[in-house]
This record gives sequence, structure tokens and C-alpha cells, in this order.
Amino acid sequence: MTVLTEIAESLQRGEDDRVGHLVRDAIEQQVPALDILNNALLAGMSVIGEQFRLREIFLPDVLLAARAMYAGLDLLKPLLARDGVPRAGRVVLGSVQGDLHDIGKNLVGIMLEGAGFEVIDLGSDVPAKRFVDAAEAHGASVIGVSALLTTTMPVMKAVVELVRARGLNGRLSVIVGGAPVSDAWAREIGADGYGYDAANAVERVRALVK
Ligand code: B1M
Repeated sequence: MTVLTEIAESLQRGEDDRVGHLVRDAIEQQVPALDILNNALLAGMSVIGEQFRLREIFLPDVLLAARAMYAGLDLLKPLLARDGVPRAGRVVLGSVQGDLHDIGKNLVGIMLEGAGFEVIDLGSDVPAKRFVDAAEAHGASVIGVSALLTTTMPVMKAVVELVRARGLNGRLSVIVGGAPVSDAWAREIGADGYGYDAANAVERVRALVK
């Protein structure tokens, strides 16, 4: 078994210490950082994403795998930055104003990072203006908006309207998600996409930046 396969499999078992050790070994063996990222960490996370989508594993498994991914990613980040590795795209992410639920949003962020996106996470309780300001400031191509309360869902509409008011639609897409959110709601408010779970959000963002 190669060190890359070992990393991917350890990640899937949520073995963060072991992933850290193995990534250090791979770096010492001069395996390029991009190879470790794509063929070990992202490969492992992609299996996790698929298993989560199929309900073969559950939230705690995803969080353990994510912790293991970060154990490796933290070691790679300086090398990737040095090598100027192109990212899949930049996404501004947050939970809407009035909403403190952030577990699902964090999961979406982890899966997006796992898929190679740069994620600017604004946290929770984020007003519409802050989403759009941040997207402009960071040159993001997608805003990801999460809401868990029916009372906070209208903030999503405010984000879409502000993107339009600033003439950014066309180059800045808005994707929405969260337990009370639906495809119908996304269409009603004019959002560009709806992700029903974290893995699906990655698929939708990928399609939007294509
Ligand atoms: Co609250 N809460 N909560 N809560 N809470 C819900 C959402 C609720 C459904 C519980 C219930 O009554 N059955 C209910 C909402 C009812 C409604 O609006 N219809 C509710 C309520 C009422 C409240 C309070 C008002 C309670 C009170 O104080 N009276 C209060 C509000 C606080 C606030 O936000 N202002 C409140 C508080 C809290 C806690 C702080 C205690 C805690 C949040 C902790 C935290 O997030 N840091 C909490 C929790 C944990 C929940 C439940 C139990 C679990 C939510 C969760 O994390 N699920 C929830 C009940 C439930 O949903 N069954 C509930 C796991 C998570 C992985 O799933 O977030 O759905 P989820 O994310 C999924 C998808 O939705 C999707 O991908 C994720 C992974 O598959 N997704 C996206 C999410 N964001 C996405 C974005 C995307 C794409 C996909 O693109 C950008």
C-alpha cells in the first residue's frame, strides 16, 4: 500500500494523529504537496462525502474524518501556498443574520475545502450586506448561505436581491441550504442553487463555477 492510500484510508477511519504522521512521512519522501492533497486527503474526503450522501455513515463519522483531514491539511497549507496551487474557486459562506445554527454550515465548509475550494467562513448571524461585501472584497464567485430557522430564511432573499442590486449576478452566484430550505424556496427567491446536504452543496458549487 502506498503512503497516499494509507493516508486516505486513515482519514476515512478518522485517525487524525496517524494522518498527521503519514503526511509528514510523505513530505519527507518528497511526495509533492499537490499529490498528497489530491490523491490522499481529497480522495479520502470524497469517499466520506459519498458515504454520507448515501447515509452509510453519519455526522460524527464526517466530523472525525474532517478533523483528520485538517491534521494533514494544516501541514500542507504552507507548502501549497508556496507552490501557488490553484484552488477550485473561492466561496464566501455563513449562516444568516439571526441564526446561530452553524453545524451544517461548518460541514458544508469542510466538504468544500475537502473538494479544493477556498472557503471564507463568515460564521453565523451574518447580515445580507456582509455576505455581499465579503464576496466583493475577496473576489469570490459563490456565496453559500445557510439557515436553520423558518424565521431567518428571508435573509437569503435579501442576499440574492443585494447581489442583483449591485449588478453582480452572472459572475457571483448564490447557493442556499439548511433544514427548512428547499429547491422550491431557492427558485422562489431567485437563488442560483440549492444544496440539500453538504455533499450535494459541493456538487452544486462545482456546477456553478464551471
Ligand atoms: Co435549534 N432549532 N434552535 N439549536 N436546532 C432547530 C433548527 C429546530 C428544527 C428544532 C425543532 O424545533 N425541532 C428549530 C427550528 C424550527 C423552525 O424554525 N422551523 C430550532 C429552534 C426553534 C431553535 C431556537 C429558536 C430554540 C430556542 O431558543 N427557543 C434557538 C434559535 C437560536 C438562533 O439561531 N437564534 C435554537 C438554538 C439551538 C442551539 C444553539 C441549541 C443548537 C445550535 C448549535 C450550533 O449550531 N452551534 C441547536 C440545534 C443543534 C438544533 C437541531 C437540534 C440540530 C441542528 C443541526 O445542527 N443539525 C435542530 C433540529 C433539527 O434540525 N433536527 C434545531 C445537524 C446538521 C448537520 O444539519 O444544520 O440541517 P443541518 O445541515 C445539513 C443540511 O441542512 C445542509 O447540509 C448539512 C449537512 O447535511 N445544509 C446546507 C446546511 N446548510 C447548508 C448550506 C448549503 C447547502 C446545504 O449551501 C450554502
